[in-house]
Amino acid sequence: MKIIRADVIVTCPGRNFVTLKIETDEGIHGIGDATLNGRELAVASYLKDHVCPLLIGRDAGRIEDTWQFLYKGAYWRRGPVTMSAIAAVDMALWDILGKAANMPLYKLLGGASREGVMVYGHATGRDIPEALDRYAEHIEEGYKAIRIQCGVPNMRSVYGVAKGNGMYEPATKGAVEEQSWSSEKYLDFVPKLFEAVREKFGFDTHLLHDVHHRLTPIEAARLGKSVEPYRLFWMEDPTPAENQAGFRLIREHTVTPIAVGEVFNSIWDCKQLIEEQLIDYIRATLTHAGGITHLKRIADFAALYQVRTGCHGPSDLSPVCMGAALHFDLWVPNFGVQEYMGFPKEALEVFPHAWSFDRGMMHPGEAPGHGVDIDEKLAAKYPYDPAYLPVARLEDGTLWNW
Ligand code: KDG
Ligand code: MG
Repeated sequence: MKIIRADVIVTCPGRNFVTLKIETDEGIHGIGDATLNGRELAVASYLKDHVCPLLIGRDAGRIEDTWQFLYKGAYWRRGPVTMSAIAAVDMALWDILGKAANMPLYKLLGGASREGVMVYGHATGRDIPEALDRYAEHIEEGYKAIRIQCGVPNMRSVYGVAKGNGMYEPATKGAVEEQSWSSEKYLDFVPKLFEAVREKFGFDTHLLHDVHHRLTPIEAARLGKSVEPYRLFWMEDPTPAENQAGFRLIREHTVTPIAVGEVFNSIWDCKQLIEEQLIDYIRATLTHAGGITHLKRIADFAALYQVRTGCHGPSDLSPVCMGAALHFDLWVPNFGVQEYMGFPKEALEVFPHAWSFDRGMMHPGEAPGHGVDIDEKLAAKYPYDPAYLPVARLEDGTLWNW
């Protein structure tokens, strides 16, 4: 089966998404997600200008060889743009293989390791009472795992808290939003949030929290230690992870589990973190970390060290990534949890999908391939709308990690 066409579709049904569509001479097509929030057109161009022409005439079934060809053949290895582009090709080719075999992707991977995929939702509030209300709603909906984020008193803005009553969306149109940050205020406040959750709801739900790269290693160690009584499922991205050895400091001081890796794009970003057992969950995801072929490699390596998966699943990864991730999650033996933030209604219409949600558990469905398609006519009604992620500054104006 030969590839005869490869097109990139950029659309904004509620938010921007980049999709690669690959067509074959047997009339089967597959799609892959290539969305890199705030830098979408860089990946679209990488695909359109540099990758799509190379795909024409290739055997659609040689997925591993195509992955190696695009990775090694570029000479310039890794990086989010390159790896998101490779991921989109990889996802589309697995989709085609599944359709050709008339099998859902999870069966091609080795079959289901569990009945369903536990997902965590986001409870956010401007203050503790509001965050607790949202937490209660998630329990009502059946969620078994819930992430909580909350406004910090006397801080203008904080990561993960919706502005109005709608969904949380960090990207803004036009100018880059400048947020302010104080590690001192955050560190004093956030244990009170977890205390309030456990006091009100007990320990029956898994409690998650995203620090979003804001602390230094020693501050993260202090946070982890101070919140041990609340038994978090994980503390996410406590400090930026470019320096993997920095996590040793956190590990020496706390047993609060650590999740890292949503910005990683290759196994090399987490090699030391995994080998030295400095983390408990690896958050790398299909779209940004080289697709199914590469995430499988990361997960198998992580399994040797009892590190489990916790794939990134924000609304800025498209429903295509969500569908493929659910197949991956259903199969992967060392599964931990899957993030599910939900999508704008328009996005769910543009991307017809086989996956389903039921009381905090998801299933990828039984459609052949990854079970997600794109309605190109509808997609064309939502043109690209540039948006940027915010930056964070300390109260004295120093640019910090967002
Ligand atoms: O584009 C950035 C978002 O994907 C990120 O801020 C979301 O941290 C995030 C999460 O855990 O979902
Ligand atoms: Mg995160």
